[in-house]
Amino acid sequence: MTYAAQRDAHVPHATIDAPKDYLHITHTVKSWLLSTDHKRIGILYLISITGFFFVGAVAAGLLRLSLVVPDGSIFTNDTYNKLFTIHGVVMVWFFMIPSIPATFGNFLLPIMIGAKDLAFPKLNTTSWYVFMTGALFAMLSVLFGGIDTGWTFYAPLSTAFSNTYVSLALVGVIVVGFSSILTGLNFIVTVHTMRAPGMTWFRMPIFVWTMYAVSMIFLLATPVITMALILLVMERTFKIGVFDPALGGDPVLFEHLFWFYSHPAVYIMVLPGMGVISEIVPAFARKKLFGYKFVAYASIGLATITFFVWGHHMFVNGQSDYASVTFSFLSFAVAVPSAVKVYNWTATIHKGTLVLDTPMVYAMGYIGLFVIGGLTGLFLATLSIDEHVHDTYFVVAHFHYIMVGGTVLAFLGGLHYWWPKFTGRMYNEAWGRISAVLMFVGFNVTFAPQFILGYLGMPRRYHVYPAEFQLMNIMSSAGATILAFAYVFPFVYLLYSLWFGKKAPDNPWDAKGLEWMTTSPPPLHNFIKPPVVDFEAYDYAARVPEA
Ligand code: HEM
Ligand SMILES: [Cu+2]
Repeated sequence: MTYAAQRDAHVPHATIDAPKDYLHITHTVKSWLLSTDHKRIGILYLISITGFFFVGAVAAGLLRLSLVVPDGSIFTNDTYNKLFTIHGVVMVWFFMIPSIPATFGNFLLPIMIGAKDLAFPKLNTTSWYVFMTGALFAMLSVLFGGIDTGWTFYAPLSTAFSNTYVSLALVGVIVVGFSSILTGLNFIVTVHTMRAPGMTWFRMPIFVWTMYAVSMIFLLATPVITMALILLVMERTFKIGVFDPALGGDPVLFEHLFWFYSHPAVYIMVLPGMGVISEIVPAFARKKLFGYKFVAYASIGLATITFFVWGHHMFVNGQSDYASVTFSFLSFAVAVPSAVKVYNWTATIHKGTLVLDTPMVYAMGYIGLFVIGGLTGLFLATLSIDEHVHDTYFVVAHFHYIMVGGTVLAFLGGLHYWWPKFTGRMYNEAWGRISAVLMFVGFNVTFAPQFILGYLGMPRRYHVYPAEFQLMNIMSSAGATILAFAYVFPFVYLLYSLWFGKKAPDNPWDAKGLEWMTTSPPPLHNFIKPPVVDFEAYDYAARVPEA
């Protein structure tokens, strides 16, 4: 198959003697595993995190299976504890945190700013190896028999009482943190030094802004969790007495350190999703992104405020009332930049010419779920309400709305949007729309009942519950079954498209942005001719309607 035959004949800038694209330049396994091309590394991450997602999803399926009966007879208590821990550990540390930055960020950030690669290509390869090494440790801890502390590793359970493979899993999470730091560093330096002529800060796509904001969080917050978890390992190994009250330590200290990272981590998960949605919405509403500058500032605003709210995880854990009131107030402040984004997407859609292709269906679903997740967060930030629903299924529902709604839907929306660019192939549009709708429906059937369960008092992490909660648990498990299909379906038809899909044109959506001005898939150095940017981001209005 020649290169020329693969592209749309009408594209002006590509020529017959154009270099081969990044997928076809070499084929060996070694050329992939030792690649320093940001695009190939993005694909390596994509494959890895997809694998981890399915590990986490199988655990979720087993959890929902267990919860169909109220007497907890399907698994032992120990097994149930290990299942929710595996699910949480894998989903948070090995899927969600790296998901969008490491895959789309790696692939797209250089292209979107007109660079030929990231600033430190070899460091980028290294960061994938570091990621896989950390994942290996975590997977080994599961193979050896699992861990039962929950993904939060709270002391003193994790330090003094758990006799499972905690240290091994901790090493995995510590190692994986270094990979985040390397990626963050690489992105920041790239945005500062490698923008194409004319690509000013305020011409950068919002996706690049969110990658920049996330990188700041990676660099500033990750070292804190690294230190906290190293202390945990030392405490387990040498009984040094940092967190264990029996040895003079303080378990609340662990919570402070843990959430000082892990609340910002929520925005590591959510900001990239916002970036993806900010690309999709203008493209499929055929309008300039409403209030571009506000959306850019809101990304930086979120990345900043997120550092000052960690105490909302500790309202009932013995911190001072003054601290709680302050953290409550600051948590409400997060609503402002979040709402700015939602208003701006809505305003972009308003009076736009909507094209409801698959990425847009995911984006609409995302906005709906994110709004519900965000509003219920305000309940949790209210001291008196959190007192009631803390550690109940209300929290489980809230964080799945934010994390699955805010990350997974955006991830899948982005995957469909850029799939033609990544692979040079189109997927089946009807299947895409069906799976997006199925996901939205399955998601709500799964998690909406959990708000009610939590409000009625069903605690999280329990698998024995009063019989009156059974109906809603069955609904939730039925929803999870729909959801399972909705996850497997795209996996199948996207893979199918690799061999049987139509060849993708350079710009299948007629979208703006530098990534659509190069070939699908892009050549080794991204552009055949280095681009010069003389247009604003999302200049859809300026487009002359085709005759
Ligand atoms: C496929 C649909 C899913 C189902 C049915 C599901 C189900 C569950 C259940 C039953 C729990 C235990 C709640 C508790 O006892 O506290 C849980 C916890 C959790 N889930 Fe999911 N989940 C799903 C998808 C996801 C995804 C996609 C993510 C992240 C990307 C995620 C992240 C988490 C986290 C972080 C926890 C907390 C684990 C812990 O308490 O240690 N879940 N999930
Ligand atoms: Cu938080």
